[in-house]
Parts: sequence; structure tokens; C-alpha cells
Amino acid sequence: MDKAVVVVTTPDEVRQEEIKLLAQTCGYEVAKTFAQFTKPRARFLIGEGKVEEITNFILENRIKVAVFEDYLNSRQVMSIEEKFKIPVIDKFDLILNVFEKHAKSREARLQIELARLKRKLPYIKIFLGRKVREEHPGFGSSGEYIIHSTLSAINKRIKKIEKKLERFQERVALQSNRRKEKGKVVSIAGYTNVGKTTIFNGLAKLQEDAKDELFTTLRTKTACIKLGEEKVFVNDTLGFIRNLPHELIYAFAATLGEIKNSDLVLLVLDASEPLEEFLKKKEICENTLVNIGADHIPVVYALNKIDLGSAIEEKKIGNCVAMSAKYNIGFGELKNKISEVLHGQSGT
Ligand SMILES: Nc1nc2c(ncn2[C@@H]2O[C@H](COP(=O)(O)OP(=O)(O)OP(=O)(O)O)[C@@H](O)[C@H]2O)c(=O)[nH]1
Ligand SMILES: [Mg+2]
Repeated sequence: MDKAVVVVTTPDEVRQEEIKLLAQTCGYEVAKTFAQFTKPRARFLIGEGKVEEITNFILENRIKVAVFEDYLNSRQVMSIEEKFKIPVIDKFDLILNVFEKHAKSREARLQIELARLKRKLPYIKIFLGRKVREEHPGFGSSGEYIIHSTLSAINKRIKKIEKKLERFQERVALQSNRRKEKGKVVSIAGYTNVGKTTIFNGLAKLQEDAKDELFTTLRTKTACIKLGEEKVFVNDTLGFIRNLPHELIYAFAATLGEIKNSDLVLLVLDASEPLEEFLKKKEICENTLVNIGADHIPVVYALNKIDLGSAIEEKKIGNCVAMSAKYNIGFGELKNKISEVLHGQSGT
């Protein structure tokens, strides 16, 4: 396992935990976490003294990668890498690495490549500019040619992937329209690792991957289930996370788009979390639904993981069902609630 250092600039403990969990999901062993809560600095994000301290630790402990919790711009990445002499990644890169680890479908891989290319473009521009200036002093036409041809090759690739994903999205839309003719569609949404796939498996009596890792599910899976006499299609979807960069939401539009086309969103929340954290994650999920244009759809809240024992009275909100997907508790009530809301909405 490669050793990593984590650098945090937020006092928010949950964010600090989350970045460590992401690093571990990515296969890194976190050797040490460095924290600095001062105002962000332009050059390294953190102060020069801190940079020195971390550089020494990296040298002494054979650290392979430095992970920043906050987002870094390309110039910052480059300046920090010059000091640390190891790759520097931030939360955006880390999420992409986790996605990559779990990407099984061609579309997921394309979406990741697209996000990475777009993200790396400014970095490559600066990097090439510097290199060309070093190797071709005077910055003559040959240097400019190198930059131009490299960037245009990358832009071509971006366009090509975007076309492919567009076609994929059209196919998905067609499929989901066809499904809609046959029955109602319920999308299971929520924070990553909250138990969406376990609920999906319980509803559909399937055995999809459900692991104690972030972002196990990348590609929407659909199953047809019976609610009484009625056929309903259920989607298992990609998880949400705090601070999910907009670019990433756009890159995964093909995947998240299905939520927008459903008749009901089953929003899964972890009822075992302290109230404050529970409410924060609920807000993040609801904001994400707004961002992907799915906030007009009726919601049923699944308060999952009640087996872990925590006060849930104060967490009961709107149409909700307390359940434990892992221990098969609450599925009957959940199905009834889904039917009730689906029918209330259709007026039948
Ligand atoms: N204690 C407890 N654990 C649960 C429950 N439901 C799910 N889990 C566990 O939570 C972890 C995540 O479950 P998943 O179903 O993979 O969660 P997910 O929301 O699909 O996660 P991603 O697809 O990775 O975003 C797994 O280790 C599950 O076994 C529950 O009701 N109680
Ligand atoms: Mg899942």
C-alpha cells in the first residue's frame, strides 16, 4: 500500500474524516494528517513554513502522494509538486481515482476520462509553456507549434468523448421512456455509502456489490419489482458527496440524469448519525437534487441503519420509513409508502 499524507485546511471534522476515507478507498495508507486553518494562500494554499514541515516528513517517511482536502488550481499543484517532489492531488482527483477503481462500464470510464482531461487542460497548458520556454528559448514558432498541436489533440479527444456520451445519454433516455410506458420509476438516491445498493438488493432480491467503501456504485442499475399487483422499475444510482465539484456532476450527467426522469426519489439517509450530521447530509442531497434538476419529484425518505441504535424520533421528516436494509427490517413498510406516494401523485 502506498503511503500518503493528507493536508486539511478545514476545521470541519467530518470533512477531515471523509478525505481520509476517500484516500483509503483509493488504496492509500494515510501516514499523517497535517492541518492548517489560516486564510488560504495563493501560492501553496498553505503557508511556506507548513510546506517545509511536510516536505521533510515526505522525505523521511517515503511518502508517495500528498492529498489536499481543498481544491487546488493548476498553478498551486505545480508549485507544491516542485517542493514535495511527489504527485499532489486534491479531493477532485481523489474522487476520480475512486470512481476509476470502481468503473466497470465503458460509459463510466469515458465520463472519468472526460472529467480528467478537462481538469488537466490548464495544468498541461502551463506545464508545456514552461517546458517549451526552457527547451526553445525565444519561444519561436516551433515551440508554439508543440503547444498548439498537443492542446488541439486533447480538445479533439474531449469532443469525441462528449459525442459518445451524448449518444449514450440519448439511448438511456429512450430506454427510460420505454420503461415509463410500462410502469412507474423509482430512483434510489443519497449520500455515498448510506446503503442504497443494500436497499436496491432488498427490493429487487438481487446481489449487487454493496461494500463499506465510497462510490461502489457508478452505473445506474435498474430492476423491475412488484408492489402489490403493480410493476415498478427501481434504479440504484451513483452516491452524492459533500462538495462534489460541479464539473464532476456534469461529467456524470449521463449517470445522474436518470434520477431526473423518475416518478419518485427514494432518498436514503443514515439514521445512525448524530442529528447535526444527518441534517447536513440531507441538505447536501437535496441541493444535489436541485443541481441535477430533480427537485420537482416527490420524495420518500428511507431512514436506514436503525439497527445501529440512535434516537430517530427527531429525524422523522416528511414521508419517511425507518428501516435497516442490512437486517431486512422495514421493507414492507417501505413498499407501502412508495405505493402510497406514487398513487397520491398520479391521483389514482
Ligand atoms: N449497520 C448497517 N449497515 C448497513 C445497512 N445498510 C447498508 N449497510 C452497510 O453500509 C455499507 C454501504 O452499503 P451500500 O449498500 O454499498 O451503500 P451505497 O449507498 O450503495 O454506497 P455507494 O454505492 O458506495 O455510494 C455496506 O457495508 C453495507 O453493508 C444497515 O441497515 N445497517
Ligand atoms: Mg451502491
